[in-house]
Amino acid sequence: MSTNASIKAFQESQEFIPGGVNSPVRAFKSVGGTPLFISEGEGAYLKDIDGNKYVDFVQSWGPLIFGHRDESIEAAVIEAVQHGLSFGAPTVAETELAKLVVSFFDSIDKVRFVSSGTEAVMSAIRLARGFRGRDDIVKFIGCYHGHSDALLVEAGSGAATFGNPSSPGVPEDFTKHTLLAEYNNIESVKKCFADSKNIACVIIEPIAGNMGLIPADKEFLHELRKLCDANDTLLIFDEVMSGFRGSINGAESITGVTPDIVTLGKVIGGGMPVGAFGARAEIMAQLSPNGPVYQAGTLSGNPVAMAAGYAALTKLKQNARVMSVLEARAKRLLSGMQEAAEKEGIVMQIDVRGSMFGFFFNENPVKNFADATKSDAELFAKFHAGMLAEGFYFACSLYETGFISTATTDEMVEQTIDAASRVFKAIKNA
Ligand code: KE4
Repeated sequence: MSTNASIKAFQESQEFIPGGVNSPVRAFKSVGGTPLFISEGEGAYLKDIDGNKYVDFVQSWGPLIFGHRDESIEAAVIEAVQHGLSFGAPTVAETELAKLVVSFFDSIDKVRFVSSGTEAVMSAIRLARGFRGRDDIVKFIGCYHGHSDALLVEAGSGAATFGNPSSPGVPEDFTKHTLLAEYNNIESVKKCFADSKNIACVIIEPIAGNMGLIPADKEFLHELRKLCDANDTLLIFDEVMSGFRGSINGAESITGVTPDIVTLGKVIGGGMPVGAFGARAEIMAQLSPNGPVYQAGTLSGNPVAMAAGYAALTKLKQNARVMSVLEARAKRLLSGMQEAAEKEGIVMQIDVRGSMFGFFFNENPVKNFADATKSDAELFAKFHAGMLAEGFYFACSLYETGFISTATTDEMVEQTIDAASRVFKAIKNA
């Protein structure tokens, strides 16, 4: 399998773009080798500029639940662009997508659209602080909520991948209000509330996907809700990744815990740049132009992106069983890979939530970021490279999550398991 064209393209991109990429995790730094430059996607497949084809388990880090070039999403975008790209004025398309998002979440009465998950979370934090009139926030070590200053503290995803979970360039003054707790550890949250009576919100990925896949224990989330209520603190579920990937109606529907604010992204844009945050009416009433909490964006609610998101969520609405089908497929994939690993004496921790899957090469169950860091990163890199050579494109960091799309067939799942068997055998015999 030649990747000469990608090697050449990467050499050139590094001359003009920092690290040759527009988002660090894409650089393949933690797995080695050259990032593949993609020429096109089709259904479950990616094709690189050398003509190699891969079954895609990254799906643009989550958005493409229907695979690449879904017909209904593509048709909606083509129709929308023929009326103009952007107006900077309200359109009915925004209301239609807002109504659709609200229909999926019991906790959301109103929603504001933005252009990325980072923007959604940054705005939700400001809204929580404005609504409660408090400055402190609590986040969990290993959770990633985008790259806004106050949240780049012990963050996951690319920040963890490169070992700078707390980035330079963020003044101490900007993070002194960010308190840290340990995921799935309610005592660590109680300590935050003992240390500060000024906590506006607690933000959590209810299904963490940025330290690998680590779902929060249901009991822990219930305790967290009680703790927030006892302290008049808002609870934010960051579902930018897990929204419409871990469940159809939000983590609230599978845990029984109702958040005060939900942040969304990825799937709700169908592959186009969309983020969103929503809450009950009394909280959203604080947002400009009705309320004093300012938030804005030139391309927020962009009609082309709205059309893509509307087509994606409409398709989900019409296929209520889709998540259970995808979950069953993901479970088959992960249990098959785990069996293949075990045959070679390799211990693999696995987990699945809806269409999201994760695995760690780790002797023990992984319940938080500290556990995740004890995983075998070298083995992960070998597995990633081996699967790539076999034509299977997995996330290029152990601190990420994999995804199954409706275009990922049962046959592809079996082919992936067979390939994993060959790769594990080769690793063991090396
Ligand atoms: P964006 O600004 O990248 O659209 O969203 C930030 C964000 C917020 N919250 C959660 C839970 C997220 O997972 C993300 C972004 N996810 C990463 C993947 N781990 C994006 C990939 C990248 O950084 O290139």
